[in-house]
Amino acid sequence: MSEELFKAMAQSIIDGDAEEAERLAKQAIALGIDPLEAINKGFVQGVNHVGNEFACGNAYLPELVMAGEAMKTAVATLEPEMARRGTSREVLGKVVLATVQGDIHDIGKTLVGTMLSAAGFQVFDLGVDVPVERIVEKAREVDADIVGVSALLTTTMVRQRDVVEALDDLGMRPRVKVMVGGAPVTSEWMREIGADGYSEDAIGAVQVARTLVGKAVGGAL
Ligand code: HCB
Repeated sequence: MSEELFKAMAQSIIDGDAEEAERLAKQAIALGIDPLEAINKGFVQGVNHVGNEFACGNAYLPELVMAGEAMKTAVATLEPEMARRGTSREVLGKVVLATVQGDIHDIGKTLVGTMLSAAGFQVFDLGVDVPVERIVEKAREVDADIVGVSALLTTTMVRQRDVVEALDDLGMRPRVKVMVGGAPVTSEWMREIGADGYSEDAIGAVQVARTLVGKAVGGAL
């Protein structure tokens, strides 16, 4: 019975069907299934499948976005039940995420946030066009492990350097790690500005984030 439900959960993520994912999450709660088990044995299997297909070039961006959204819906539906039961997933770390000031591209940054949340990070997504001061302030407020900064324009990627420098100036590094990304960003740029991690996609960002908090695992997510 549960096995069938777990399979359907994985399939709802593969189909990018947020409504179905929500329905199945509610069904699991009604049946008294441990929400954590539903996430790990059901929904995560689906998101792992889509992530691997994307990495192999067999799935495309819209499928990844839809899977991410469906996953987000499922986790959001199950989270109150987890809190009620007093069970919570191991939080791998806290990530403050933002697209830098002057830049309004948010698709990739949001996708990174969704995947990080799905993997067990607590994500504080500040949105787009975020000033350096606000990013640093939030990192301090929540005692962040990682600051993830996205920039899609060659004119705004320089702000990533400003974030690294601001954290340095305040003595918050090396405890707070900086992960950079965005279309014009490269690992060379990461090294040049003294950031700690770079990923060209959301699946890779999860691996990088895990490594930065000392919780790396083999395989996607
Ligand atoms: Co925009 N735009 N755009 N744009 N835009 C780009 C980025 C260009 C490369 C297009 C081009 O010319 N070839 C170009 C930048 C050129 C440059 O500077 N080198 C460009 C330009 C010029 C502009 C405007 C200036 C156009 C204008 O108004 N004249 C303007 C700038 C507005 C501004 O920000 N101030 C603009 C506007 C727009 C929109 C609003 C129409 C729209 C954004 C909608 C939105 O985000 N809500 C848009 C879009 C969609 C793009 C393209 C086509 C796609 C970006 C995208 O969403 N990619 C983009 C061309 C391109 O990049 N191929 C084009 C898909 C996501 C999933 O990939 O790279 O963002 P991603 O994120 C990845 C990855 O980088 C990594 O993981 C993500 C997930 O896989 N990652 C991180 C990202 N952030 C990370 C952070 C981490 O810590 C770790 C990993």
